[in-house]
Amino acid sequence: MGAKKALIVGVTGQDGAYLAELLLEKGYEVHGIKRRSSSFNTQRIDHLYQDPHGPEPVRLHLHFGELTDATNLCRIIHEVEPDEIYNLGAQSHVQVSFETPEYTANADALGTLRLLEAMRIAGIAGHCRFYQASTSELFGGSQTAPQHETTPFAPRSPYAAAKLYAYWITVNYREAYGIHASNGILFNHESPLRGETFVTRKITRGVAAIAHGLQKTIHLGNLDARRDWGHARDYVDGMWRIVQQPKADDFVLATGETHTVREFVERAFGEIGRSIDWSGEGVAEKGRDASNGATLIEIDPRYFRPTEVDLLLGDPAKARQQLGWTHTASFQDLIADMVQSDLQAVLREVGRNDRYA
Ligand code: NDP
Ligand code: GDR
Repeated sequence: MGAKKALIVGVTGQDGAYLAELLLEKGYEVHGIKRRSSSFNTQRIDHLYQDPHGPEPVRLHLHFGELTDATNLCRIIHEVEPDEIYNLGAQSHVQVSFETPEYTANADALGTLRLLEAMRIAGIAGHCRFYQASTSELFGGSQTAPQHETTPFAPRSPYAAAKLYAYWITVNYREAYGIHASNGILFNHESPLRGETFVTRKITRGVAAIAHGLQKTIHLGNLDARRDWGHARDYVDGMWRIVQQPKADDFVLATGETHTVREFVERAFGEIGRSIDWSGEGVAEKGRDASNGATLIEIDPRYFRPTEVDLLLGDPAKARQQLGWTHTASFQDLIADMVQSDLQAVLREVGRNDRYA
C-alpha cells in the first residue's frame, strides 16, 4: 500500500502549517489548498517546499483553491482522491466577521457543505475521513464553565454562527450518509506562526518591538476577556488523533486553564524583564512600566466587539480518555516561545529594512 494522502484546506494558515509538518513526518503525501493572492502567502510552509526538479520525490503538493468555489473543490478532490480531508480553511477572525458577515458565512459555513458534497460527488465519501475545525466560539455566551462536548452552544458573532452551521452539517453528513466526519472543538491555540492581528501575537510582537526600542505603546481592547490558550503544535496532533479514531465523533481540545488578556500582557512583558503597574478604568485604563512610568498599554475602543465572549474554559477529559491527548506546552511556555520568536523576527526585519534605508 502506498503512502496515505491527506488534503489540507487552509494549508497556508497557522494550523495548516503545523499539520502539514506533522503529516509529512508521519509519511503522508500531503496536498494543500492555497488561495491565489497578489502577494506571497506561503511563508508558513516555505520550509516544507521541495524542488520538483530535485532528486527526492515531492510529498507536498499545493493546489489553487477557494472554499467559495464548488467546482474547484470538486475537481481537486476528484483528482487527489485523499484518504483524509482536514478543513482548516476559514475567515477565522471574530472581529472581522462583524464587518464581513456574508463572506464569513459563505466561506466558513457553506464552504464546509461544499467540501462534504464534493466528497460525495467524487465517490470517496465511503472511505475518505473528514475533519472539521470547529471552535470554542460555539460556546460564546455559555453560562457554564468548563465547557465540554455537551455544553449547549450560544454563538456570539457572525463567525461563530457560521461555524455552528459547519459543526452541524458535519454531524448531519456523518449521520445521514455514514461519512467518517468529526468535529474538533478547539479552544484558542497560538504559536509564533499566529496571525499578527490576534491578541496574543499582537502583544508578543508589540513586546518585541518595544524591547528593541521600535515601538512605545500597544493599543488593545477588552483586557478582561478570559481564554483557554494552548500551543498550536499540540493541537494539530489532537486533530490527527481525532481522524484516526475507528468511529467518527466530536472532541473538545483545551488546556483546562483560563487566563485574562491582562495576564497575558503581564507575562509577555515579564519575558523581557518588565513589570506593569495598572491604573485607571475602562477606556482610561493604562499599563505603565513599573520602573520608569512609560505607557506600555493603552485602550482603544475600536478593538471592542459588538458582542464579546467573556469566558472560555474547556474540559478536555473526553480527549484525554479516548484519544490519549493532552497539551504539553504550559501557558508560560507558550508565551516564552512567542516572545522569543518575535524578538528574533523583529531583529531580522530591522536588518532587512536597514539594507533599503
Ligand atoms: P488562519 O486564519 O491562520 O488560517 C486560515 C486558513 O484558511 C488560511 O490558510 C487561509 O488562507 C485559509 N482561507 C481563508 N479563507 C479561505 C477561503 N475562502 N478559501 C480557502 N481557504 C481560505 O487560522 P488558524 O490556522 O488559526 O485556524 C485554522 C482553523 O481552525 C480555522 O478554520 C479557524 O476558524 C479554526 N479554529 C482556530 C482556532 C485557533 O485558536 N487558532 C481555534 C478553533 C478553531 P490565507 O493564508 O490565504 O489567508
Ligand atoms: P478570538 O481571538 O476572538 O478568541 O478567536 P482574538 O485573539 O482575536 O481575541 C481574544 C480576546 O482578546 C480580546 N482583545 C483583542 N483581540 C484582538 N484581536 N485584538 C485586540 O487588540 C484585542 N484586545 C483585546 C478580544 O476581544 C477577545 O476577547 C480566536 C480565533 O482563532 C478563532 O478563529 C477561533 O475560533 C477562536 O480563537 C477559538
